[in-house]
Amino acid sequence: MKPPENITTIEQMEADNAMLKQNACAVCAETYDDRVKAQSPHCKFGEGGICCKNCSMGPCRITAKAPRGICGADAHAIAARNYLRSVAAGTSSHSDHAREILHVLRNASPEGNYKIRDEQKLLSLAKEWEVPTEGRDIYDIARDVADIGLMEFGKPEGTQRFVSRATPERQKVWAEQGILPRAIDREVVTAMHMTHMGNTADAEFLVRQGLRTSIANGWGGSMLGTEVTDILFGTPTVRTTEGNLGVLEKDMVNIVVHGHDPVFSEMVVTAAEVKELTDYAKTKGAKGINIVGLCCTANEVAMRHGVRMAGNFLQQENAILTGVVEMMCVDIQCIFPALPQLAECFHTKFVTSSPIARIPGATHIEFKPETAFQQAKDIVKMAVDNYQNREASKVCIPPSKKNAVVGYPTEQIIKHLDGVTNSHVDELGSYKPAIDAIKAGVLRGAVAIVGCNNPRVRPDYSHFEIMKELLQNDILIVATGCAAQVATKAGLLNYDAKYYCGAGLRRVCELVHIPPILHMGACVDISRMMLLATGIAKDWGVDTTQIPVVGCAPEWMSEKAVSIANYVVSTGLDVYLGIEPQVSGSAQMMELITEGTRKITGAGYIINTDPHELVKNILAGIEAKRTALGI
Ligand code: SF4
Ligand code: MSK
Repeated sequence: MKPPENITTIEQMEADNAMLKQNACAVCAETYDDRVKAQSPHCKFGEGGICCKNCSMGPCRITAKAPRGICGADAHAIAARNYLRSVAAGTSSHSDHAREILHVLRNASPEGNYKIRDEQKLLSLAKEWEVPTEGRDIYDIARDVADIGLMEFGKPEGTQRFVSRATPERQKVWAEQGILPRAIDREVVTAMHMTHMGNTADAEFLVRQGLRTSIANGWGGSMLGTEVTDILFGTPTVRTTEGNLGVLEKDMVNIVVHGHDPVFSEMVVTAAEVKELTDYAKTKGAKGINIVGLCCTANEVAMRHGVRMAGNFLQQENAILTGVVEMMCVDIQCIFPALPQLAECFHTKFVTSSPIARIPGATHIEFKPETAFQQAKDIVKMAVDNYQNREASKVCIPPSKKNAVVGYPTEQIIKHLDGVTNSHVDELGSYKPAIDAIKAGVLRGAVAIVGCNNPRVRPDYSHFEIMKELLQNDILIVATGCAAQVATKAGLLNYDAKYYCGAGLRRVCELVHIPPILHMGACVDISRMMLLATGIAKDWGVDTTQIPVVGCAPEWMSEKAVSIANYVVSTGLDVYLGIEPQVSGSAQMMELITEGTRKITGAGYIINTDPHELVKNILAGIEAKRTALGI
């Protein structure tokens, strides 16, 4: 059987990269692979997590001859402190993103730039938080909800409100283990305090605080970010789009939105549809304005508008190397500081918009909610004006693009999976049909594939191989972030991908009309995955740690990913990693993250840098869960 046309190969994806590398060489531009070579071999102390610079007596590096830093901290303390600091940074990133969006919700108004698009979700959150709704204006309710949400960051007592959404068993584990998160900022500050020179040197307690801080992210900041984004911009629904660099157009003004915060990208997308601006583009000789997304912003705007996706993390330079990008405008997180310099080799304008992400060489336009629409129109006009500066000799657009089906938040998944049989349908929908399919062995389980791509390994290869092999083994996949983008580029985010599926999974996909990889959104939306696993566990009548569902980050790279991995483990789900965390210089830390956390949360990491071996590990883990459940 020949693969359907929509499915590509890793070799084709790599051929596109090679073509663009030639374009880079032609303009003497440096790209990440040049810098990988310049940075290789990597520092062994950094790789092992055993370099400390937490005070100016150091930096101290641990060796056989010098097993302790000047203060006496050993490899375990140093690696654990560095690890906890990564969790704190990752938690801060997702949570600060959420806080910004909460401020936008607080100031939303019918006359303003930001309105409420999902009233139902707002009302349901208001009910959950006991905000009066009867006879009240929806914007007054929004303000009260936003105020409560903002208090989650700094309330003087109590724990995170969303913790009550977890299974009762999970809540008990968190309470008994002392890892129920208090205010989000409190957990981050405690993590930073614990890791200050002269405080905690016992690795186990640093790991415990890592779990607690991460729950403040997954069941706090990230969950708030996702909820409020849905309220403001609409809960995503299933729609079709396209992905990969072939979505850039030769004869249109191309604008790439890159980053994470939809407060910015939503407005740019809206501005690009204004007739006055599309007409203006035509006066400049272009056929129109083509907005495309990159990284997690791509996921956000694809799920809500069907905006096409140019690619994932390691494609950010490639987009500029096509020579047809009039503007790349960015907000926060995962943006290469190399981009302004690269943009200078072409006509591309590089615009930053957030005070959180200032980059030398960029044009900075500080985006403000009060003036957002006018600013977005100005930005789009600037891109249109730049169209005439495009140099035909530098244009090189790889033809590759694939159809993709996106937009499966938890609500959509439950709706679709409930279609397996109608016998258990209740008002809210139920996971029982999906559970029945798992119990019967038609589906063996589910894997959440998340995270970045990373030049430490062959980029995208691990994702691609793991996804294909899991599908063959009747494992349903949910994906977010740059992992979802790999599936898009490969053509796997599509009904055609059933070509790779085992008989059981193929039958389910055909029956309920879903692709075998369900696109759940951006990396902040891994909170949706926690609610999905929780919904399955509750309908099953067990805890999350018992269900045959796991997480997998084959090529993770960011500190956000470290925080995410911790909150997934805290939720009781094993996490399979294809990149080793930077703690290998401490045997105790390696034991703590793979086995030690199991005694606390019932889950841990399984690390294997060989994707085929990692798949074997995942399948064994899922089968062990099934056996324990007696299925
Ligand atoms: Fe060295 Fe201790 Fe200072 Fe770290 S905190 S740099 S190990 S003296
Ligand atoms: S953008 S954190 S590279 S998934 Fe969310 Fe992609 Fe990883 Fe950034």
